[in-house]
Amino acid sequence: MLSKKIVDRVNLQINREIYSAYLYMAMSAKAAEAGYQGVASWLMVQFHEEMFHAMKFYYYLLDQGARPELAKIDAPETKGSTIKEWFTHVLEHEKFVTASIRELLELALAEKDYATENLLRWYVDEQVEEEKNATEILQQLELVGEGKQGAFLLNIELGKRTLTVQSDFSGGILPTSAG
Ligand code: OFO
Repeated sequence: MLSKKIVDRVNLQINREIYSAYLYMAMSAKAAEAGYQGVASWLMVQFHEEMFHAMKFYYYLLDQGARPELAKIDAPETKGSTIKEWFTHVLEHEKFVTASIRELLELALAEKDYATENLLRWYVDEQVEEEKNATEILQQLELVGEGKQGAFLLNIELGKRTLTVQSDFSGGILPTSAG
């Protein structure tokens, strides 16, 4: 049984994860409009990653006999018009999410809520991965150069990213689903 404080805070996190999905979808549209189809594709894969994060929390609440309360999702605020600016924004946003997950973990620890703590450890690892991905893309951009040729090459590279998370939630979260 979860405390009301934990349920409310997990619901806030669901909202933040769906906002993240929404943000990356908006960024994907911007990249596609600018002709960066590879970047747009990478960002749509990220959209699915974020929905997976949200749904993992959603089903956790249901598994614990609590109700997911879905609140309004803010309109996403996209920034920039270059690959460097977009991924700088991705990294900045992921740092915000990392801080949010840490805050939730600290609440679970304070409440001695070990089940929620266990769940959150998965998200802690996931955030290391998410920040690493954005950092590495910015490093790659430094290597190939920020000019048109560099952007062209990186756009092709980013377009190779494939979806590895579950995206059909009709049967709940599958036990075998990766993060
Ligand atoms: Fe990007 O990790 Fe969830 O929000």
